[in-house]
Amino acid sequence: MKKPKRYLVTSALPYANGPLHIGHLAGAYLPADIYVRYLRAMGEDVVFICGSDEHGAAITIRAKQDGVAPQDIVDRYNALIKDTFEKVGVSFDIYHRTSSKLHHETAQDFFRVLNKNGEFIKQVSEQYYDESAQQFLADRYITGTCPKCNHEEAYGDQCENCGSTLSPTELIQPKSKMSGETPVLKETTHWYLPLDKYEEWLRPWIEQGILKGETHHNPNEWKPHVLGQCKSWLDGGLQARAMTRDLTWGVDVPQEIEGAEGKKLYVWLDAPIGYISATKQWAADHGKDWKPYWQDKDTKLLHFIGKDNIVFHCVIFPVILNAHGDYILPDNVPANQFLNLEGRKISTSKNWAIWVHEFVEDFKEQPEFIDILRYYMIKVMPETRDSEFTWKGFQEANNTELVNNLANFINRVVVLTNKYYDGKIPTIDKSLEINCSSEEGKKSSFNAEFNAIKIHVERVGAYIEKYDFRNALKEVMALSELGNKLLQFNAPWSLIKTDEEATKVVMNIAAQVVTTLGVILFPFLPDTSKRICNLLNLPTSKNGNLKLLLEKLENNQSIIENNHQINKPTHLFTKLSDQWVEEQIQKLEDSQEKEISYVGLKKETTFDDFQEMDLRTGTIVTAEKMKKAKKLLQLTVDVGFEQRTVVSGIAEFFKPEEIIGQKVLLLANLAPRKIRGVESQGMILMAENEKGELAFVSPPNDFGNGFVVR
Ligand code: B3M
Ligand code: ZN
Repeated sequence: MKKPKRYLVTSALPYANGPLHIGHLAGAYLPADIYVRYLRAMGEDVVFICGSDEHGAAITIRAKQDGVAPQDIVDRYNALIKDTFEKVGVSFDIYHRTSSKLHHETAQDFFRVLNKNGEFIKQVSEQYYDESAQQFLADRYITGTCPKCNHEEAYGDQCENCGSTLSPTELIQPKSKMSGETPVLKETTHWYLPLDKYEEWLRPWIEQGILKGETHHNPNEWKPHVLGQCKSWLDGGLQARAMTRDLTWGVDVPQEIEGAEGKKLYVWLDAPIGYISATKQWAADHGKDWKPYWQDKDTKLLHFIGKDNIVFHCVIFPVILNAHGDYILPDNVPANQFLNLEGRKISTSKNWAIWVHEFVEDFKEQPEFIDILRYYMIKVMPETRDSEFTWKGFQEANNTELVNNLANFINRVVVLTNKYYDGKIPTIDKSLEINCSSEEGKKSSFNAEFNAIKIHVERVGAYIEKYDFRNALKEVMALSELGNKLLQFNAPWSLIKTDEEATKVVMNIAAQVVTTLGVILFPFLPDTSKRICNLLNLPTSKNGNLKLLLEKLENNQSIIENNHQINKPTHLFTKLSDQWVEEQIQKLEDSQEKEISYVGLKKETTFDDFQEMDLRTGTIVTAEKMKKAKKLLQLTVDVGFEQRTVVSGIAEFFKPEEIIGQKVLLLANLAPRKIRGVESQGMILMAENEKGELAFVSPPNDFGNGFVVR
């Protein structure tokens, strides 16, 4: 296939309804960032697009929970998310918003064109309606039991447990998210996109990469799990899907279209068009033309997403783009799977997550932590299967790979170069023999080692181009390992005593490796890349210098020149202790809502037995501590027709003076019992929570005494 003229790379637009967690980062953002930084460093024309998804039930339900307006929610989280991305070095060219005017207009134009082209079918159907909230319930406004896996919290559009796509009418025991009530069916009209109509071109495009007789992509480059999901969609039979909703928050259906009143665009029609409106905004801001990026066949369009968004990016959005007619289709949709955390699924509702903005805040005094996070997340990136983040793994990756392998190597080279040559890269005789870095005892030369560097760099690029970022990073670390072996097998610290010229060759090659690491780390660990270049006293560029590096390697030109003056050593990474790991795990555990274990039910009783108990309303009129009994209070309870003395085990929770006047319920026909010499004439009802704390169960304050409880 021809080399693309330009690239347009998108990352899924996060819903602006909550902060980002590490699963988001590993899924759709970090991989795209590596890819884009690589392209920029290679001098390619690339635009990296993202922004907030500010419509849909995700937003309005959150607003309702917090008791604020949807606009407040999206303003708050758009700002937080944008800031978080910047702080972890995700380098979008633009972070746009779907609430912007430009986006509303762009999405409406799309709708107009599709409508004019006759792509929609307008159809009346019965949909669930919440009578108390006076609202139709589509998508996430409705939950119920999944018909496929029996998961009780499935949404109207999708079951997150088994991944099935659903429609609200398939849910068993549907419930409104707005009121909790059972909805009723009511007629409404919507615009549907008949997905089945497009199968004829969609299937060969997905499965073979062929559209209208032309090759568009190589299906072997698509990840197997992405292709698998697409195929199962196609095989399951595509169905018409409603592209409008009865809602108050979202993009209006263009008002000149008949029946548009009160109708909004389906969020999954509106959101992906957000990639286009963001590109338009970026172009306007930079004096560029947005069209070639979306409409020229020589553009490579890539969507980085998490696996729950595959169908929208591989089926629905391509259908929309193609039905419009002016647009290209994605070349690839390198979706990632899910990242688990410490053996459990990441869960927002249970607060089982590492929130990226909190990580940034916690370690803001140690800026290298951003790159440790990036490093470890790439190492465990869920590229082809679900994977796992553990704090132990984070520590190990830092201690054994970043400290022992990378930082120690670089530090030794910088220290020795300063010590032996006053910080100047030594001039060498390239014909001298040294020991080989790949095999102990084997002989080698400057040129052979230089060639080994080149091979690693080429492999890094090849892996990145295949979206295999884990292996790309492994290659980088293999290059660092090469440097370590070079030092280990040549031992310059003793060689210098017997052969100064050979030592120079070793140290020169080692400096070439360090420089290469500084450049090649740019897409992965941008801050570390910069710090290495600073150590070497080399200029850094905003886009990295990979292209130049490759040219030099290709032409057997030194990557760092003889006599170049480098800087004094500073440490790149330091070890993390076991105690540090324990603290992180503790923080995670403290942050989540504890599962409550409820006391088991007592054995069944009868109505008649219950009727035997005489419960009465009352008021505490006197209370005093009992001598030599820490837990007991002696109370007088007014039950209207008489006063009762009651001994109660509540002294640890209530002070006598606090409970005078307290309304209570009293078991009034309990046989009297002597407690510490005092006859107790009844029992006060208390509730006890999971922590063993007590609360009075009582009628309202203006309720009289002596009345029956039943
Ligand atoms: N906001 C879903 C999500 O955040 C959705 C992605 C839109 S991409 C156009 O998972
Ligand atoms: Zn299910």
